[in-house]
Amino acid sequence: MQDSDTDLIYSQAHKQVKNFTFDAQVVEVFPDMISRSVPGYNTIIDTIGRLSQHFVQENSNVYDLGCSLGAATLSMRKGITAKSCKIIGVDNSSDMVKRCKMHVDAFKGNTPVTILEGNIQDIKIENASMVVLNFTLQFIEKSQRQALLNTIAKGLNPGGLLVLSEKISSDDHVIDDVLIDLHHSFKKDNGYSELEVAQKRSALEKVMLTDSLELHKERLSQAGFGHASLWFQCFNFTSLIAIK
Ligand code: GEK
Repeated sequence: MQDSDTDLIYSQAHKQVKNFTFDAQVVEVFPDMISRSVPGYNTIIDTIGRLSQHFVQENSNVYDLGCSLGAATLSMRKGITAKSCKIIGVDNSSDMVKRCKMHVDAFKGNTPVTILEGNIQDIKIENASMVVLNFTLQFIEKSQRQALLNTIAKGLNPGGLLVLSEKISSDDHVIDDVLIDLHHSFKKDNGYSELEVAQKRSALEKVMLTDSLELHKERLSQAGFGHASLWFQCFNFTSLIAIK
């Protein structure tokens, strides 16, 4: 069954596939799009909430960078037990921010949430006990990724946590091809056609650039995270935790 919340953006042949943007059309179908495209998305969102219960410290700030419609923010607001904390969600898509504010306001919670429209590279990170980059770093210029991680590490308090979820690529091309095939068959099982998978892939080609797991770990270590580990992987979708 299909309704207005179903992602049909690439279901018809586009004369020319434009670069993907997080515009009003995407916002409309985003929850359907992300849950049918990202294996393990709900597990990752739930786990972010669980982690917030352990890591968020009293009187500290929590950041959800590239918050989209606020799924990770809401999961943390449910999970946080520490007192006098603040969650700050940031996204540079005005359409996302508008809808995110509505989502956040629709639920009650003890921890106050502020949703800001802006570039996560310009945001001041301070007195943080937890920062989430849930499938956002992959949209930042590769040359600027280390600087962003350095800023996050600097703004985290000792013992603070970064959750970094990313689609990855493997330097081993045989493995890379297998993981890509598995992901495409996951999307087909979730109702996307060959045409949809192919057009979406080409729309993302220039705007979402993936790195290897090794490079992500190297950057985290260089940023000053003393501990980092993969905690989730399904095909080429991963999530890491890094502790300062
Ligand atoms: C979730 N974390 O549901 N500054 C701010 N926002 C940005 C920037 C930037 N420079 N670049 C991209 N974005 C979410 C899912 S989606 C991932 C994250 C995906 C924003 C962009 O507008 C979009 O909302 C989000 O990052 C990436 O847990 O759709 O694959």
